[in-house]
Amino acid sequence: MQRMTTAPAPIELSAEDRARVDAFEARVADDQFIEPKDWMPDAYRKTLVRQISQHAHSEYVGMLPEGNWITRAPTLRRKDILLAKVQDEAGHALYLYCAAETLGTSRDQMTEALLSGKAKYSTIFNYPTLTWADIGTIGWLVDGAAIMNQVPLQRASFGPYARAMVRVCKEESFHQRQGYESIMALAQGTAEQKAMAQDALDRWWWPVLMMFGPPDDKSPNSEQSMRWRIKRESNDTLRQKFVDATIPQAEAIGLHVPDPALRWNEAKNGYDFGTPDWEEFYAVVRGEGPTATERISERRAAWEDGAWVRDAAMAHAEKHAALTNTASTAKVA
Ligand code: BYC
Repeated sequence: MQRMTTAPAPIELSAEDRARVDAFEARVADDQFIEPKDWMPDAYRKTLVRQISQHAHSEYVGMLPEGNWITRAPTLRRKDILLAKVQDEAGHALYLYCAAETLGTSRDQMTEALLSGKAKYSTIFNYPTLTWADIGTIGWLVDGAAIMNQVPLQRASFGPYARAMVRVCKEESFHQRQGYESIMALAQGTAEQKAMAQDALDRWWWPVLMMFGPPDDKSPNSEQSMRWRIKRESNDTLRQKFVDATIPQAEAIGLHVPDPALRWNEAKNGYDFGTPDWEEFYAVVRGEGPTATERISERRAAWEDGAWVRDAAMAHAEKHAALTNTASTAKVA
């Protein structure tokens, strides 16, 4: 027997709510920023909290694969650069958590969502950093992909997110350059060093292409996010731009991208390239990546071990507020 289905009845908006939605949509269409105190539809708020907190978690978890190599950097100069870079990622997480907090979600709630597996973070950080060449490759390719994705986010419709992206992009640009310079040094070094750089490129290439998200026709959030001008360019457009920008960089240092389907397409003025293994992508999104368990347990340990610091900071803030209150009461009296 065939079941009859009926479409859900559209939600009737009151005249007041209709006017608010119209005013909101007009501001977005006019490229004005939406600010935290402005009225916004619940779904817009929810989408922003999802994307911004996931972005923050990515910066936060993203410190781990590189952090592993701080004590093993080959020279003091490289160690110095890596320390500064990892510190920058912590800063990016902080700006982004602050931007998400303006939407009414607390840092504790976001951390809980990360540690319980409810919130995602970029799939790329579930792959291991096996050699020193992986560190240069992360700078060159992972930060390179991040810039490609984040430059358009500087024009996202939500003000605090867009503004956070301005500084993040400047720093990511430095990260990308230092990564490329590090890989260039290996590619121009001994045969063994060059092989190490090629091996890192072979392992990271496809996971990096997956950072841009599923293909447009399989991306459930894109259409609405683009209508709200949170996302300005589609997953596939950004992936294509990244490939077009990166292939000449690889060629310039004599490395080869592991894609037999890669070829220049004169007609589209860009490269044709192969299809990432989307089964692998969805498995990593589900938390089945090679280092997923390790990453979350390290984050959980850091959160638990740091509880005394948060408690002390809160106690200090309360004491300070009480003293300020006493002083202002005395002044009034
Ligand atoms: N990894 O409908 P879609 C960095 C999920 S950190 C995991 O296309 P959307 C760095 C997606 O969330 C850079 N999950 O989604 C740090 C959605 O699931 P939910 C991190 C992914 O949001 C340290 C589902 O798949 N950058 O640079 O429209 C050291 C369907 O996707 C991924 C950002 O976070 C993924 N790769 O578009 C070095 C950028 N891709 O949430 C470097 C900000 C997709 O519906 N985020 N999913 O359950 C974005 O631009 C967008 O959220 C995405 C996805 C393009 C990533």
